[in-house]
Amino acid sequence: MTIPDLKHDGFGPVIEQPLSRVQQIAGMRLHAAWTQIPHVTHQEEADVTAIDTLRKQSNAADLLLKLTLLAYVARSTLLALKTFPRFCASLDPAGAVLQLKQYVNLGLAVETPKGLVVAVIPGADILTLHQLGERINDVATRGRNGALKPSEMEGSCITISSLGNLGGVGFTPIINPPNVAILGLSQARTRPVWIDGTIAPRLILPLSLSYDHRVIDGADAARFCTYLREVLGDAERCV
Ligand code: CAO
Repeated sequence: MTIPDLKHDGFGPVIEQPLSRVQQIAGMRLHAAWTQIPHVTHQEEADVTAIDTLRKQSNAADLLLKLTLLAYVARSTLLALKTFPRFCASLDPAGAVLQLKQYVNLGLAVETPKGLVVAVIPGADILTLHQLGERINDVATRGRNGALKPSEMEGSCITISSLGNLGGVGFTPIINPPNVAILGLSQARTRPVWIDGTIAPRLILPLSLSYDHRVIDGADAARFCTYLREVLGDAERCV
């Protein structure tokens, strides 16, 4: 059943604002994904205190490249895909065959003046942390300037949707077909954490992994997120 066209005129003035073409296309795809894929969102938290210290040191030493927290999370996610290849797959339209990708193109939700798009970083798994950081900065900047080409928005295997420092403690990102998973990042905040009998200030990053339950079971999602949390908690592992 479609939502009826309920009357809402006659109650007060209304300004009509057409959606951009990008917003309309994204809206249709999001609606199809939300209604046709059985979504589950797994919530996790990672202690990124050590990574953030390392990141600040790296940024102070290299004035040409500013690494954001996102670069480290992207790198950790790409490492996780090596252990959990099912997250780098598509399901055929009949829902009978899993298509395991033998390449890793990372999708990144990017805010542009015309709406949200998914920029794709091809071969992301073979990039170093710094190369990945450069590519993320590049697509973010060109996205903000509306300069991404259509061919740069195709072929993702898994997507990251980062609300970065905008806020939030978790959300339910919608899977970007033909992906079977999307990782959402909310704002990392410093919180008091009980460690070895004392309370310490730690930077805690909320992770929200939505997955297609036809392909991924809750236990797989829990293992994937635990792996991600462990890599993000160990600064040496994700560089
Ligand atoms: N928590 C706290 N701070 C974070 C963070 C997080 N999860 N992620 C990034 N940050 C920090 C960065 O480290 C940076 O801090 P410094 O200035 O100290 O280095 C600051 O936030 C700004 O980062 P940024 O937003 O400029 O860059 P990014 O690499 O984090 O993000 C991109 C790139 C493409 C994700 C961003 O430009 C963008 O478009 N964001 C919006 C995406 C969106 O709307 N998603 C929602 C989709 S669902 O509708």
